[in-house]
Amino acid sequence: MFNIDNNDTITAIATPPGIGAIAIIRISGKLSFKIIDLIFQPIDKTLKTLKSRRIYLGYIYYQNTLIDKVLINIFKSPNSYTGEDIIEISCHGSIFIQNKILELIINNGARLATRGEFTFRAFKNGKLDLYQVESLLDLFNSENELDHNLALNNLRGEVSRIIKNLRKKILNLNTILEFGIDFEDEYLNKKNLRVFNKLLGNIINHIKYLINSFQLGLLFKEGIAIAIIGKPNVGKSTLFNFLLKYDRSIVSNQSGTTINYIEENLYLDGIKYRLIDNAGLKKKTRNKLELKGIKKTIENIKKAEIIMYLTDKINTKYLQIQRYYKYFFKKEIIFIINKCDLLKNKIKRQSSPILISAKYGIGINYLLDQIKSLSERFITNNKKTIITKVRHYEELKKALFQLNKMKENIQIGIEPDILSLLLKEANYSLDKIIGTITNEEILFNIFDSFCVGK
Ligand SMILES: Nc1nc2c(ncn2[C@@H]2O[C@H](COP(=O)(O)OP(=O)(O)OP(=O)(O)O)[C@@H](O)[C@H]2O)c(=O)[nH]1
Ligand SMILES: [Mg+2]
Repeated sequence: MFNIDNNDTITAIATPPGIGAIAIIRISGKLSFKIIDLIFQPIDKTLKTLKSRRIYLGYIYYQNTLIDKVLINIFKSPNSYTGEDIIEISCHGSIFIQNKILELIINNGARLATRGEFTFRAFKNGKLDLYQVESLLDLFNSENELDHNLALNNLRGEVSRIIKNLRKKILNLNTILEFGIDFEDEYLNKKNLRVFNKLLGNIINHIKYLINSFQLGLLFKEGIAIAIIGKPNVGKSTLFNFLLKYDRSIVSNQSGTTINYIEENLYLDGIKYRLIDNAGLKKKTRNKLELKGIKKTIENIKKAEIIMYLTDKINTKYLQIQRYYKYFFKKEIIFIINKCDLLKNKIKRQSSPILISAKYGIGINYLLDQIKSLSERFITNNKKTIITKVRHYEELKKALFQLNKMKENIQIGIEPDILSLLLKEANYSLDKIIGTITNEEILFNIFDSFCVGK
């Protein structure tokens, strides 16, 4: 880990290691311009000074030997990613060229940056708060469109703004209390108390909302679970394989082929799902293996957000079955009649129950539409404020705890200076989320997850 107080000039290769068409080498710090003057010769020999936010073409020389023809990007402090003077050199992507230029920069006074050090400087210089830094990591790691959108919103500072706003509101409450400490008698008369409680309630509700959004965030990260269930041999594994587009689960005409469940990720329109193929459900069995399989199926039903109930016959009881899962398990259910290719009387296709043939891929689009429309219920309109990190969730819970304690203490007339302490504790937790207050261990953990050059 780098020293927090360092402000020397740092450099690193910002593109992935190895050979590429081009590579980018970054320099950030006070010596950036001095170093580039020493190693770079612009094609335009009349050029006197390098201007910010401009690109220049030229040559890099190493002891009078030409190394490469490069482009350099100039960003003058404070208008740069780190807030310092930054120069980015785009060179050809050979490992020899990259290392030679890096060596040259280091020989002229820069130091090799450690993991995340450029971003740390952006944090230190107030370009990003800690919440945004963590969102940047999420952006790098995002696997699907929804993850990407969430991370981008957070990087833009949506949640940070809300947290800062809450902090301000808590500080306002504290001002009222401190006013009370100075004028001890009747510091919270009836009218003041009503206003005070209203403000406090408003803050508590907002924090609760953020805490609840964590579950939703987890759901997006882990994927919406869909359990495929039904009696044995109805084609559950065939449907599972068809949706995954490869033969993951064993299919056979023998009843009881799937003994234990199988789970795989599925992406639809940028949303992550966890598709679970289960052992068939039977009303009566004494077979120990089958009983175990059924037990697991029931566990999966409880875990899943959406149930796909499959049958291979026209089932007149489908409304009852649908109600059963909806009310007993509190799940969204899609009722599907499979093997429609075998139906003698062709029934007009209807949306519920959905008629499909998992073997021949008939009616699958209807099924996918239904999955997407059910998923929309999980995706609230307020996608922008979703908490996705355990660290933030824990701090918000701590803040909520202090504020709830405060609410109880007001009612029993506790002294304002004690109440004020609770408010300070709550704000301390919020500060830790955005990094106004932090400790080296948290910083180390966060910045160590970055790569060198970021
Ligand atoms: N004609 C027809 N046959 C199908 C269709 N879907 C599945 N089958 C056949 O039905 C049989 C059972 O399919 P599976 O996918 O193994 O059924 P399952 O529900 O997973 O069965 P268990 O794992 O035993 O509970 C296989 O012979 C499949 O080829 C379909 O749409 N049409
Ligand atoms: Mg099966």
